[in-house]
Amino acid sequence: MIRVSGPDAIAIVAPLLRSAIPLAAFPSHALRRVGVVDAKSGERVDEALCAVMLAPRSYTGEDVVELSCHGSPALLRMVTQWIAGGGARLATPGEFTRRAFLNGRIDLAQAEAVALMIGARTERAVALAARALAGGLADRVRAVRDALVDVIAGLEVELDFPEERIGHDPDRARSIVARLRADVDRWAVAARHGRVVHDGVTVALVGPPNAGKSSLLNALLGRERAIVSPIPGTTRDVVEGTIAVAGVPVRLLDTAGLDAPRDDIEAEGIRRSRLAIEESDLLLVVLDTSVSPDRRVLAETAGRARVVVRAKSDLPSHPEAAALSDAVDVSTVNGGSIDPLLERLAKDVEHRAAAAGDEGGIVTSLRQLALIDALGKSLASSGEALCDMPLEAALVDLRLALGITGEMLGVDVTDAVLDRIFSAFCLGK
Ligand SMILES: Nc1nc2c(ncn2[C@@H]2O[C@H](COP(=O)(O)OP(=O)(O)O)[C@@H](O)[C@H]2O)c(=O)[nH]1
Ligand SMILES: [Mg+2]
Repeated sequence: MIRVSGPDAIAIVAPLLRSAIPLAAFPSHALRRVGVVDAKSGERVDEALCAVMLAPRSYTGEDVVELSCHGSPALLRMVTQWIAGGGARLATPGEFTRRAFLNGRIDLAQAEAVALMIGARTERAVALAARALAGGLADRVRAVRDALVDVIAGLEVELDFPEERIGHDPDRARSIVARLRADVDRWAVAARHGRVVHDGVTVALVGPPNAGKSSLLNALLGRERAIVSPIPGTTRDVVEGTIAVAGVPVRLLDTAGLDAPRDDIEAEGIRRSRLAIEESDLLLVVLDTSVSPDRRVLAETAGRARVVVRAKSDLPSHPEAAALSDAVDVSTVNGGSIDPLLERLAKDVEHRAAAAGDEGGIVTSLRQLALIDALGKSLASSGEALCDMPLEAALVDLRLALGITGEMLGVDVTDAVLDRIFSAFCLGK
């Protein structure tokens, strides 16, 4: 689909279209069938559907023409070039959404939610992004902002006219600030969980060679992604794949065994394994149940979030392997099952992605998440200042908090901030 936005959109696209009524007379917000022609030769190149959306009731708030051609990249390139030749230019990444924000169609948190929606990889991440798009965060921020304006004004009156008893006394201000802070702290928790749903969790399979790591990766992915063989040292590079667990993307990393390397390639593989282990949120420590468990791997991973997996549970267990506490049994050969591990993974992921009091979960950009934290901090310090400091000190923190809510909503944001936000978008959004 080709989208043209701006005051000249209709005039620029019109010469390329053949239709029963001229483009300028199209009813707004209705699809019409059109012929697309090379404006110079008049040669017809496509049949398309075209919609005009007149300002201000369009995505960008400007006049918008959208043309749905057949999807050939060559055709789309031609038509785009003709439109550009007629006086338009290519949009920069996220520019339509940026215009929507600048024209007041959406707030900044919603604009950022567009990027979250585009990047959502599971149904659950889509649901969270949809809620963010609908403006959930901005409504909450606006409520805090209004309350802050009230408190600041009340304290300022109190400072200027202390005898009149028309301002806020510090006690009342303190209780309001405490309530706001509790709200913001709850968002911080919910938004962190939301980021887990959006970004997913990285899980590395580690363990001695031949333990059954690659077989387990393949079983989890449901396809033969990694090479499996009885020859130790078969997996030399980090092999990865992603599955959805409890609606959260889980990136699985299969690693080379953490064994003494037999050659340079294996040494490099082991180095990469260690990096993968470091960047992972959770480790699956895979041990062959039929042999004595590798104590070194167990000791090396003891401080990490991990699940000990007894692989090859179809084989007789070695007594020491059988004695491992809190281990999960899996088998990837006929009749075997990995269900206990999937259940354990789901529990772990669910724990990271949600918690009681999440208010149904929110997801925000990393920028908004940092601002939520900063807002919580300035509310906390203004609350403390209201206890035992001059009112002026509390007002400094409260004005800081107010400024942060402005940054969250996009009040007085600089071009540099907008550049940073929208550069993360793809073209055409
Ligand atoms: N009996 C049995 N053998 C397995 C199982 N999983 C893997 N193996 C075998 O163990 C050997 C090593 O497997 P692999 O997945 O390559 O282990 P890795 O070196 O840890 O990646 C291969 O011969 C596999 O066929 C299992 O669940 N049961
Ligand atoms: Mg392997």
